[in-house]
Amino acid sequence: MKLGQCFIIGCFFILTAIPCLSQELTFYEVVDNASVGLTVAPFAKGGLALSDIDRNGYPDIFCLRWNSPGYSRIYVNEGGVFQDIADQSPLEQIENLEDGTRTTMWVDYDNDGDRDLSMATTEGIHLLRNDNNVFTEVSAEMGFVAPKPGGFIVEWDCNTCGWADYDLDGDLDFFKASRSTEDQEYDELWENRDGTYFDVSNEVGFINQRFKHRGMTFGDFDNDGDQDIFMDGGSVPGFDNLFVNDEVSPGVRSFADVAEFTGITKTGDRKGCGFFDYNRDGFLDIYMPSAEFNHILYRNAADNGANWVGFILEGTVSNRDAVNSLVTLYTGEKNQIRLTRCGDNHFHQYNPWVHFGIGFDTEIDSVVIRWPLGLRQVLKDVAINQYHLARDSNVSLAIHNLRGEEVTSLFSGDFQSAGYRYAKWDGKDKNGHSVPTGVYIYQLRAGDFAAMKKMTFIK
Ligand SMILES: [Ca+2]
Ligand SMILES: [Ca+2]
Ligand SMILES: [Ca+2]
Ligand SMILES: [Ca+2]
Repeated sequence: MKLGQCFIIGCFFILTAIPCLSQELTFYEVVDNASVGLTVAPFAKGGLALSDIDRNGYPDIFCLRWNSPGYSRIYVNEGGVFQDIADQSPLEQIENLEDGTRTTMWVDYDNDGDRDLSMATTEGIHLLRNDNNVFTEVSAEMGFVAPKPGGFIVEWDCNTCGWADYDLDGDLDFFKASRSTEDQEYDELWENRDGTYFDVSNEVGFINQRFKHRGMTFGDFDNDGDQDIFMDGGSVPGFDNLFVNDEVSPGVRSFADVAEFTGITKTGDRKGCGFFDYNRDGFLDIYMPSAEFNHILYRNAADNGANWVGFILEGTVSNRDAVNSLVTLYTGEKNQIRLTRCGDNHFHQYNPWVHFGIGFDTEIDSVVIRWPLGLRQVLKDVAINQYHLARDSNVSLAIHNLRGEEVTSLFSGDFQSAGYRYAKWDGKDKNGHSVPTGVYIYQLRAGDFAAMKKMTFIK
């Protein structure tokens, strides 16, 4: 390869078929709490939520208090050593006034890249905005009623809730499932309208739902391009609900319970539910552990011709499971978002794979992945009706002489999004000295990909 002072390197995004992996058995040892900064949290611990809340590459811990004095803790992970930053939040004020915290989720409700804190307690819903690991309660200004209001207003005692963009306007909306058949509780959908949340439950069809739910989840079970809601029946007789989300007129959405119609008829007491695609046909199935039936696995037997696409995100720079990635899919005038999570709801694990229904669209304009550390990647020419493995990757490009010595480095561990990139070499080594005419070797690395080629440098 002969060049002057500029050459082009090729595409180094990795989008491949899913490989089979095997791993050797490993071992665990108990870590001394104090040695890693996990200070004593003197309360009954009722759960946890893990996330890299500050995008430093290390996952942090929320340790949940349940029905005992004290307050939950946030341990930020500073390279393997934790620091309790609960005093940088109003957790003490909130939880010392309230009986118990049932569910905590890390969610980027304001789409600025860091993880905010969503809490459902026995007394209220709380939303805490994260600004550089300092948390401020914004529930009231965002429209949520907190703490528990008096009078006839519904209570907020809540087992399970979730965040998703139900109306496809690019922001996350909030859903709370009722947890009692006795109290004045309802399923509630709160819509994000330009940064303020409004209770639209009645408008969209959640009327007089007073079931006890222990689990709920969002997912596009009919692959028509919007997210539907499944809720388990949390007590006998335990009716499960599958609410299909449809746009009944432009800009107007409505939910209807189609559980019985679609064959979801088993009743009983369960604790938790999840959408996932166990047979990888692109249609979301439902799994529930069950006391009466041992397991309940509902296979989605849809045959509606709707198209879909899925992504399995694998962090190599970010955390391995790429938890808290924001994936946006663009088709025509529409876009859909998915925020990847792990087990951060009540008795619930999110589908670890990113799944989009796209209805009868046959092409995708682009998919944009914002990886957990904030890196942005754009995918084009994405084939539909299949899962893709997507990785983030560091890129390095170094130039060596024929003795194998590194002359200089043009990229060094940088993240680059998909596409063609140009690298210009000024003919100088890393000390700024001009190199002589001759044959050199450049080496390109991107994740698992590596390539090495000769080139002739002529002054
Ligand atoms: Ca945020
Ligand atoms: Ca929305
Ligand atoms: Ca749907
Ligand atoms: Ca399936």
